[in-house]
Parts: sequence; C-alpha cells; structure tokens
Amino acid sequence: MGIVETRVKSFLKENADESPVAPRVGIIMGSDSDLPVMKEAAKVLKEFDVSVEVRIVSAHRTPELMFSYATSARERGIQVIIAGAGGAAHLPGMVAALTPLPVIGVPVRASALDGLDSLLSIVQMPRGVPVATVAINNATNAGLLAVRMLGVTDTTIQARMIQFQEDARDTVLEKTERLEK
Ligand code: RP5
Repeated sequence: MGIVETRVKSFLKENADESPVAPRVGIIMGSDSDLPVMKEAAKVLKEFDVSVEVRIVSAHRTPELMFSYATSARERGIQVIIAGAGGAAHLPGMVAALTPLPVIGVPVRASALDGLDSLLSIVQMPRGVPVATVAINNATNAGLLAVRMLGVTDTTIQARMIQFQEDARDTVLEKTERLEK
C-alpha cells in the first residue's frame, strides 16, 4: 500500500468511515495534502448521516483515474461530487466536464499565492460547465451545500438542514441575549 493510500485509509478510519451503504457524495481531492481541509466536508456529511466516499484523484498526476471516476460516478449512485484542489486546480472543472452531476469545488490554499490561484482556477469556468465554488478552504460549506442539494428530493435530509439552520439562528440569538444582559 502506498503512503498516500495509507494516509487516506487511516483518515477514513479515524473520521468519516466510508459507510457500508452506497455513497451518495463523492469527495475527491488532488493530493493527500488536501486532506486536512477536505476532511471537514466528510465530517459535515457524516453529521447529516449522508454516505460518502473519499478518494485522491489528481487531474494532473492521475488523469486516467480522474476520467474513470468522473464518468462512472453517476452510474455508481453518486449524486453530488465535492472536488478540492490547490494551485492549478483543474480537478473540479475537468470532473464537471465529464459528468452531469453537480460538482462543488473547494479551492485549497496550497501555494505561494495564498489560495487565490486555486480560487480563480476553480471559479472561472467557461459558460456551460458550472462548478459551484465555495470559499478558500471552506470544505464545510461544500458539505452543507451537498446536503442542501440532496435535500431537494430527500425530505429527511432537508428536515435535518432546517433543524441545523434553526440551531444556528438560536445560537446567535442566545449570544445576543447574553450581550444585552
Ligand atoms: C494540487 O496540488 C493538489 O490539489 C494540492 O493542493 C497541490 C499540492 O499537491 P502536493 O504537491 O502537496 O501533492 O494538485
């Protein structure tokens, strides 16, 4: 087993457990160095009880794997793909070009340019090939956006999202109340 595979396996063991049920969200990233950022998406999805799979798929280093991952995802039951990459971050856009599934891009801060390179690489897609781009390093929002997408046709998941929003609102209101005292 290679060192990258070992890191991914141990991450899964500690955090996300690839669920025994078929994954609904595919979380992919260009390198295992993206894991500290991208694991937040897996965490969120786990909290919402959404099954995930996590893979290292590099547009530049494993282009054939990227092609087969993107072209087979839909028939394997994946409904949303979250793709994170840094630097010349071509993974989300290339995957979006190869699948009809919604793709959420996470710009990872990975280079001397503080993540701006990743952000622009992911967000500046040509008309016709959308990637829903979240903020630099904000894999949490990518997970939450995937939950919202699934919630459109899954009322159980949508109910969890409504609860999540109500909890967030209550937290802010409680803090405000405390300040006023
Ligand atoms: C990108 O290059 C990856 O997504 C990563 O963010 C960046 C650096 O990769 P490593 O050199 O750390 O493997 O492809």
